[in-house]
Amino acid sequence: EHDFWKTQPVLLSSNSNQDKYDRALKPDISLEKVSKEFIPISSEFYWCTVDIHKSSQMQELYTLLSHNYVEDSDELFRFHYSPEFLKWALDPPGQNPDWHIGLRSTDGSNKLMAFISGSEIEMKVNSVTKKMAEINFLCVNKNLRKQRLAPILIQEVTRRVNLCNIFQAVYTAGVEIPTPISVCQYYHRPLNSKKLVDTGFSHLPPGVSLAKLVMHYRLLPESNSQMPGLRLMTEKDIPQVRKILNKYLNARTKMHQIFKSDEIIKHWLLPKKDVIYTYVVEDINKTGKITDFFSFYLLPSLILKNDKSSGLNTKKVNPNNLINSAYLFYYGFNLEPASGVEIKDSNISYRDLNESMIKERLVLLMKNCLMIAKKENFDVFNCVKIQDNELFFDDLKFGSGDGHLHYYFYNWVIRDLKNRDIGLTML
Ligand code: YNC
Ligand code: MG
Repeated sequence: EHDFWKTQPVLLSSNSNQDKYDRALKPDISLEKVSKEFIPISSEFYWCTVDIHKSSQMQELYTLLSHNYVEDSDELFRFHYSPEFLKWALDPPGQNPDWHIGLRSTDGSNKLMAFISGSEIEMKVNSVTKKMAEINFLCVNKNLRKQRLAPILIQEVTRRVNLCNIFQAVYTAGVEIPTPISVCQYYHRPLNSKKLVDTGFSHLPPGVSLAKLVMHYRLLPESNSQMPGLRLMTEKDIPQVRKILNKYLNARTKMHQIFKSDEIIKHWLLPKKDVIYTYVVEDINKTGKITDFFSFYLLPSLILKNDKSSGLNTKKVNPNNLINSAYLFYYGFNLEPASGVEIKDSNISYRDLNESMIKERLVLLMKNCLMIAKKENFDVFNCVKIQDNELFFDDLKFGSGDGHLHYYFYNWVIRDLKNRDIGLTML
């Protein structure tokens, strides 16, 4: 069992009690000792770097993922990342192009058969700050599964990350492998019940009519729930959003990215049509002061029962075969102005504040978020149970889903984290 993972610097079970936590399992390697050669690969394939700035190569990556990437356990839906989304996800400031790794076929077609990517991320985990690689988009063509290609891709990305003097990584997966630091359930909030029922994403509960379901999930913009000053984030909001986000994550979670520069915030949060939507709340009494923000990204799911009519093999995918899902990305808020609480000691953490005040603010903020997602024509709003998310689930009619997201570190041992301590959202 786990012939690959048992050779890697990860714990093999979560009850393997350690005498020491917050440490590496394997010491760093000096640059001379990191192999300069590609990991050996069967003669059917050769290594390549996918140049995401070339639209033909981006198209190849998009095609690989749209046919072969993650599906739900019932095989009804498959994630459908757009080329614009992939460009955003794979090209943050400072991105190393060598970390976009592909395998191509030597059969003469040069077809892209597999992929894995990494980006550098500055993480804070408990009290340790560390540069890590964030690994994502591992994918092997369906016809090549169970041939142990995944371990080869993982070893090649590890080698290229080690060449940059980085020896830890963070990643998430729907599947359980050795060994998660936290397992977080997916939650869904229907916005377009008719489409969700029609496509089999949701089911009518026994004895409930569609009309009744639509009624149940309707979002009325009551006068007291629309936040004054809510608007799309603009370039000039970047420094304030960065401050709110870093402060929020540090106070409320135990593992999160540190957003070191305005450039990074600009990349991840400045709105991009059909990719990332970020809204801020500007205090109407103090012009320019931002008190809250939230963001979500568009990640459609392809409906597979319509695979033949989906248009996957033609130029344009039929929009009727996509569920437009919004996924919660980052949010943050500054409680002072909203609640009228004065915080004299700047060291006081949000944790010391009344939990019910946080809940009240977050429910209001997320209600506004749902109203905007609805207005933008999304079919469903999704998130995982991390950060403070569980505080708004009941009030805003989120329901738990089938899926779970597992969080992992490579070569870093920590005590298991509670769901609410997770402050990292991966795409
Ligand atoms: C997975 N998702 O357990 P053992 S998430 C890691 N992450 O090894 P084969 C995985 N390992 O148990 P297949 C994994 N899925 O024998 C499987 N494995 O020790 C392990 N799906 O390899 C598995 N994308 O090639 C087993 O399996 C070994 O042909 C079996 O390929 C797997 O991006 C896969 O879900 C996932 O495309 C490529 O099923 C394929 O089945 C596929 O025989 C659909 O592999 C798409 C999909 C995964 C999304 C993601 C995060 C990946 C993290 C990888 C680990 C990174 C480690 C850190 C590296 C840098 C370190 C530094 C410094
Ligand atoms: Mg394989």
